[in-house]
Amino acid sequence: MPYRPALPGVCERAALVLAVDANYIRPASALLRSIHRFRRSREPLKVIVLMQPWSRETVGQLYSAVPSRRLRLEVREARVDLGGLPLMHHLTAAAYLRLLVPALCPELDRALYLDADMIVLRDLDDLLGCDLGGASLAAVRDLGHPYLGRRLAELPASATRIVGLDPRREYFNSGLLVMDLRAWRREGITGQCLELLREHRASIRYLDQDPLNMVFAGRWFQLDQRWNVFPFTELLATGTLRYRGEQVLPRRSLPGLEADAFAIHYVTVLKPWRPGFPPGENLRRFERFAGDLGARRVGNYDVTRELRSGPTGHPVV
Ligand SMILES: [Mn+2]
Repeated sequence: MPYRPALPGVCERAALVLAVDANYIRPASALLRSIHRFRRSREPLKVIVLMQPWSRETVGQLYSAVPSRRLRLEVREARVDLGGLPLMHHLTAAAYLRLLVPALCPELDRALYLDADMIVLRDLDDLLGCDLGGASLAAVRDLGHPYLGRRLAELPASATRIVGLDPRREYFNSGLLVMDLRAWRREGITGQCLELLREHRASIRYLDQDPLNMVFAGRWFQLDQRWNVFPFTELLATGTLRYRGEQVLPRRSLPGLEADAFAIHYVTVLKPWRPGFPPGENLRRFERFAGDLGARRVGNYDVTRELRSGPTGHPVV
């Protein structure tokens, strides 16, 4: 789907938002370097990194790894209690933080949320300021799981009013989200998602992604598929990922999609910063930005100034 022209003025109260825990500092650093590499504008891009649990050392690592010229980085403690919400193998509590962006970034009207297990290969400005066509969320169809399905469509909704969902509705991947935060706050989106999680913890498979797809079923803006491309070439051969998107995009078109990707999303348990990720172009793409991060010493940055610049102790939902 082609982009609509960027909305004038929308970028003033907009920022890129990431969410990390201590295990994601190296991939998040690689992601930020890739964003910096493809940034055209001389204006610094505002980047908020939500961190939980807080660690002074990992904050220092992040600042020392990221070029400051075109990125205005702020690491912000996500002081929220995520206890009681279900967790699942390789997904950590940080996965929930995207649901809390409206509360954790109260000064923003719009957020471009990116998972820390991505690499960006194109300037993000068009996406940050794109017209959502009246929707309050934009995302990319998930080719590993392209439909809502009966499992989610048929969940009873006693606490929320989400009923009568069509299982054939398009399902998106939540690794890249353009969020209209004013609409999210107005509609109480975060609260609806957390309610669904608490009510259906046994049936929810993809923590934040399932409830988001239920809440936004039939009313999210579908972005160009190239903005959230999985490394199919490597992962399909490992059996960690299945392709179910044949009706959306024929499997033979996947190499072309990967070659033209605007962003690569390293889904599944196999990650390019850990041993065992299959060699290939998508591993090289990651290493191009992560290359020397493992060996880099933590710099002597005075992070105390940045530490408390964000809101702390904020009420959440
Ligand atoms: Mn991810």
